[in-house]
Amino acid sequence: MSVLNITFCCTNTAPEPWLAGLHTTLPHAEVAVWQPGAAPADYAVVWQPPQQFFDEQPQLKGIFNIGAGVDALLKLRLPPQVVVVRLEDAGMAVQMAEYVCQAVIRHFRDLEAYAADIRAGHWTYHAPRQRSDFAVGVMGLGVLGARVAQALAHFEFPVNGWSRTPKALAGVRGFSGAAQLDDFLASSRVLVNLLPLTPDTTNILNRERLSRLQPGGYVINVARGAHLVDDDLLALLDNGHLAGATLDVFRTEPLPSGHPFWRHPKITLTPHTSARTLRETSIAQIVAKLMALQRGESVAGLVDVGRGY
Ligand code: NDP
Ligand code: OXD
Repeated sequence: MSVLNITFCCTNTAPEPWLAGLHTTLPHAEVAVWQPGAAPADYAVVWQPPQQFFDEQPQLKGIFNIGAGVDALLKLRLPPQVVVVRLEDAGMAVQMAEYVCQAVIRHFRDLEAYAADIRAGHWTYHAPRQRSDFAVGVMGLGVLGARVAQALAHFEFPVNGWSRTPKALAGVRGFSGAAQLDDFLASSRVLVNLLPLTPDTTNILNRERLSRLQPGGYVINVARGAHLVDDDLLALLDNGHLAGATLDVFRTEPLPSGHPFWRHPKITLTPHTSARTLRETSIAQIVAKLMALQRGESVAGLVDVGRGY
């Protein structure tokens, strides 16, 4: 049997620990960092590779994306026969649940204001908010969104969920499809975005849609920066319809210095860190799926290239 060849082409990722992990888990495979002109490989492990990579590797059988979102990958021309596999959870769902719950709770419990009071030496109380007035709407009820919605329900927030196809999740009021988007938004005060970035979802968080949130709305974007129209968010924060936003993802990353988000008093920023790729868990998932594909078995987490996620 010929030796399995794996090529690694991941932008902004130190290759050595990934290669070491792949070598340990697949000792009989050849694993190497891709260089222009490299020999043809069977499988690729990628994150934001250049088009040249696929132009030079048209024979690939499978591509493993070391993230959950495949928007950057699907902008490229891929070999037509190739199977695209993304990370499913791989330790990201619990991270996303803790990040979103902390953002919702920090806002709901006024923790930012308490921290400012304490810094100023004031022992003050803010009136408690009504949980029943804080319906949280989760856009996208996939691997991450479903986990987030259920974690929020655990804290007894009313939770709405919106997906392309109908979903039944305990403790979550389900909405689906374009026809139910307005009702979903009007039923929500806090909006959490966990959609994939596709032609249908680009710019989905625009002025018209965000205006449908209940007054005093709050936006948590943890999916992709291009879901959100930055100026529309700023206008709704400045006219008071929205009370604030927590943003982890941006149209350009790192967020350019001078962007108004940096210093906006109602915006909390983090540098695309809400759910990090965990190397060991990811390698274990990739290798298990690669072996299943080699045996001719089906695997979960296949990307539907036409659908965009
Ligand atoms: P999934 O593919 O598992 O879930 C996507 C969900 O979005 C599904 O419920 C799907 O509906 C829904 N959806 C897709 N298109 C539409 C549409 N047009 N209208 C309504 N609903 C739609 O993705 P994951 O949960 O694994 O990941 C979601 C995103 O999170 C990733 O694409 C990535 O961009 C982002 N992400 C961000 C990270 C960060 O650190 N900030 C880390 C990891 C991921 P249906 O169920 O009907 O198919
Ligand atoms: C991902 C991400 O898609 O890190 O996994 O954003």
